[in-house]
Amino acid sequence: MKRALITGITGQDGSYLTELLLAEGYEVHGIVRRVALENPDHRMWRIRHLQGRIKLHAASLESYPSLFRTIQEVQPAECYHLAAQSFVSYSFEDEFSTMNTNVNGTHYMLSALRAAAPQCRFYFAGSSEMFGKVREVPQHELTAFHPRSAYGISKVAGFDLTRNYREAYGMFAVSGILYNHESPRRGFEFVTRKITSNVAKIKAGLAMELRLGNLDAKRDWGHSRDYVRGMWQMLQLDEPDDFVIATGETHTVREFCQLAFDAVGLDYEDYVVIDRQFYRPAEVDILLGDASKARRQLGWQPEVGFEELIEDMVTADVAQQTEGRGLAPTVA
Ligand code: NDP
Ligand code: GDR
Repeated sequence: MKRALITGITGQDGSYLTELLLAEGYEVHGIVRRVALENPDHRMWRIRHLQGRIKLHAASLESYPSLFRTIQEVQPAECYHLAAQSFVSYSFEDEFSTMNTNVNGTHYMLSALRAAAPQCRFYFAGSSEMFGKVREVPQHELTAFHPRSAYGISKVAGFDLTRNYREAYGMFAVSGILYNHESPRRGFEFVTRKITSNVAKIKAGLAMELRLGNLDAKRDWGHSRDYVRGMWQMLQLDEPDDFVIATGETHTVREFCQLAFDAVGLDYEDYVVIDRQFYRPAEVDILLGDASKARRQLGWQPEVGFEELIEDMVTADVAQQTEGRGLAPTVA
């Protein structure tokens, strides 16, 4: 039985990846913060249904010894490093903690693996935010990076660290350059879930408006379940390599709103209010990925399209609302 270790197992991608690896017959281990173990109802909602089938280890991205101990104990064959401060907006408010967590956390993981489990295959969660102020459209594996936030910069550093461990120490260490991917498990602060959760509240008569920032920003949005499959496929290759994972379709935030409100028979223009506080100091305007290398070499392609993704998210949020389970408060 293959053994996998996931950091960020409590996050959106961590939960879907765990399901995939369990279905593939893996023994799955996850690194979680001690606060998550102490407050499982609040922090482990995405993996609650998997408890009993996975092994969790308390460790912190800020602590090299805790990561080293866990890796030494687990001796994973594959390691998926997904944990990060992943909210781009927040990285403008606290650049330092974003850099510390994302850059040092990745460096600690690579160094600890090199010391305690050098044969382990390593996946780094790179991002389309690395392209930032894009040099070309669409972007591919050779497009130059120009990050526009501390988050984007931290991901470029993680990408470079990963490549350097591959080249300098011969480790099987790869990066996925993943474009936005969403699901009913998306955090409420990201624009897609903010929209679908508020659509459900408005439909239920519990909210009157939805305040958003830049409606003209364009993103290449896919479904998380499709994207974690790409991560896994990258670690099954004979030779390590980096891949863009994207749908190849880009849509505005406005289009997302329109379809999400349409899904419950409402007109977004009656509810959406533009609020400057949700604009970013530097924006990434048009992200569109070219995943032809992944299609060719991994056989990867997305199964869920834009409209189906929105329908899936709205349906789940409306169901949650009508079943009386409520939704988390809306955050920026
Ligand atoms: P989430 O925000 O849903 O999950 C982030 C995870 O990281 C959570 O499990 C969180 O734990 C953990 N984490 C955050 N800070 C720390 C820390 N200091 N120590 C330990 N764990 C920590 O992200 P996603 O699942 O959406 O994304 C997974 C990865 O992929 C991230 O690295 C993200 O940057 C990257 N990415 C995501 C994309 C997307 O569209 N979703 C696109 C491209 C890249 P806790 O639950 O305790 O907070
Ligand atoms: P992003 O996702 O920054 O692309 O990062 P987010 O959903 O936060 O923003 C997408 C776009 O929507 C615009 N926007 C708003 N965003 C938020 N959060 N709230 C609003 O009210 C709002 N109004 C408009 C933003 O300006 C932006 O252009 C995600 C994360 O998952 C990262 O971790 C990942 O690396 C990238 O996707 C790829």
